[in-house]
Amino acid sequence: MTTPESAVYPPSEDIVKNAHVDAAKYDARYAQSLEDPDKFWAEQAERITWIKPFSKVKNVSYDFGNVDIKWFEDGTLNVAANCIDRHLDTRAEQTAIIWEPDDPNEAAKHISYKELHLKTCRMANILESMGVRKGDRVVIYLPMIPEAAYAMLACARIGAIHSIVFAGFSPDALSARVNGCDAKVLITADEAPRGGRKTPLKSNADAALLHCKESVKCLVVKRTGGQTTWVDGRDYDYNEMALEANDYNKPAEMNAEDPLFILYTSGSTGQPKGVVHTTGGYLTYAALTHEVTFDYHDGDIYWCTADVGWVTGHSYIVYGPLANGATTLMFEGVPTYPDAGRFWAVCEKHKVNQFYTAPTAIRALMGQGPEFVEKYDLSDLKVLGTVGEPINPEAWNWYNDVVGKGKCPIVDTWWQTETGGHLMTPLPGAHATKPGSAMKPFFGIEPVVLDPQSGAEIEGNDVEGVLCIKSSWPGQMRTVWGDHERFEKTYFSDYKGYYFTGDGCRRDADGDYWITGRVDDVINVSGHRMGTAEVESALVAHAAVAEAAVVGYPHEIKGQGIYCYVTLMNDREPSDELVKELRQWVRTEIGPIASPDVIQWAPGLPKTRSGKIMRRILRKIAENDFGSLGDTSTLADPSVVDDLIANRTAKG
Ligand code: 6R9
Repeated sequence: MTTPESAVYPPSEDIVKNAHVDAAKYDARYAQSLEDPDKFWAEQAERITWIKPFSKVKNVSYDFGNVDIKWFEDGTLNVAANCIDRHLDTRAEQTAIIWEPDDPNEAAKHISYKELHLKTCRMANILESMGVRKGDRVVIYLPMIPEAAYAMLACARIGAIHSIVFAGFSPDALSARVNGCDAKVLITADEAPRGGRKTPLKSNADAALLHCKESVKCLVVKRTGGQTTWVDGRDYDYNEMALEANDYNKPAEMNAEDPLFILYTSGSTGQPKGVVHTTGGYLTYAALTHEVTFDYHDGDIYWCTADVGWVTGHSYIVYGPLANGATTLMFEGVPTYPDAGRFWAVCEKHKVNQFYTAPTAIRALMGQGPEFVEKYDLSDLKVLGTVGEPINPEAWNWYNDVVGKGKCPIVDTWWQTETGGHLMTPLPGAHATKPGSAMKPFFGIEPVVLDPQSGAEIEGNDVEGVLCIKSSWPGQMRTVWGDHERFEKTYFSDYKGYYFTGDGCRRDADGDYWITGRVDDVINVSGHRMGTAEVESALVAHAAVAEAAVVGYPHEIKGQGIYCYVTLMNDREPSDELVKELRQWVRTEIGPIASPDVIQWAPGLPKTRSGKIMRRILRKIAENDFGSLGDTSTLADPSVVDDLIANRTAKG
């Protein structure tokens, strides 16, 4: 196998000189982190303020049947106190959160650490007055407004476990998550403004709560003042209560291994699973990676464009930056509203130094032309980041040349909801970058490339296989909420003794890593993970659908699009109306992010004689790649393939 020719971009001397970590420091610390992980992580954990110090650094078993991951297990701390209170002596007046609203004509807000403390304490007291106690679950379904951060930190303060549901999810998806963790309270807002439109969050919440226990209470934040239905006794008015709430709330003493949050994410089978992260290890890892990966220095203005509904928003808008006493920007809107220059307008307006976004946004903006970037003064930018999916070299080069003017290192950060923080990324002052490569493991991370069949480690360079991680790191997920067996089965059963990432990967001739995409039935649509099984089960829940198979296919902007093969019930006829109806159906069942791009009618699906759908073939057809269908001899009825090819929908 040969490595494709690739340009290499070393960091400028200026960047290297000022960086927290240069090449020599990276090499030394990386080596130390593997040689003596206990010593390395004990030192790193000093960045956290512990109530009671830990005596044991790590206690980990990856043995299938007995997977158990603990870090700093006898230490105690409070995450909110680490993100707020401990900064008050030196940073009370410093801006913690810059909030930029959807509408550029509405004023931005600058929330100081002092104000963050006040608002978080009040929210914590409100939650307590609603009966929330340590260990209880709170679901957060909010727009990108400061109250989302207050809510997260308020939960952390009282020891409640939050589960954020992205505001783009449907009522059905929301009720499943409220019920999945048996939440006591759902926090929402009247409406979520985005791109000049408004999502009726409270009515979605009302619809969801019809399918939840009657005891679930709803705390409603006023964002637009839009009209909402009010259920007395169930609904609580946040803005009213905040006027009365006490200004101080004592942070609860939490164990390092107490859960901090649950975050649902898609896998290759079944419904989304609740990934559980705990306090001490997660915060240590989020804070360290935030500082080192973005080379964050005191006084910098840092902006991650993700939504707090995804893990990137958890670790790199809220927990990591605030634990570091940073100024973090929170943006309510979308990249293309009011026009394709919005990101750059916001960078200029707030003098952003580190900017972190997703390849899908870069591709969408790239298509609009460089004029939208060139209008703005981006001279404060120092580091650019990407996350969520592999970045194609064309998008990388545009980001580098047009946005970064060739002066800002690009950190292509590979990680997952499960990993809590970055596992592989170049560091700005330490590594040359290559367009599309996640380059190097972070401190303490031991990536291995395995042969997918034998599971044996493939040594050396210029090799490809499945990506696993040897040994643990503090930010690793601990379990699947309510289903530890599923946790073990998903991540520790295929390749014994390793954490299996679900991604494929290549280690090039220089030993640098390239993520090649998922090797399971997870697709990545605009950087959002989607299980094909979830879309299939939504489709077959429709009365007209007998059977459905869903695969990903290459999509110019989204990275991957959703391609659905649908077999109708005998008494139903295909029609354009039915395509529209099914598309709307999936949006209602899951949310707009799961909206099918292509629906192809399939009188039959290619199956083995044992009835297993051969997705490999469906993927090839969706990709318009008919020449390499491979062996179809094991099919029960090979003629279905000819039909699918003949009728492949001319889209995508
Ligand atoms: C943080 C996040 C995780 C999956 C992951 C991989 C893909 C994320 C990537 C990347 C290539 C990168 N992914 N970052 N692929 N290069 N820099 O995105 O978490 O939503 O759980 O998705 O996303 O396939 O396995 P999550």
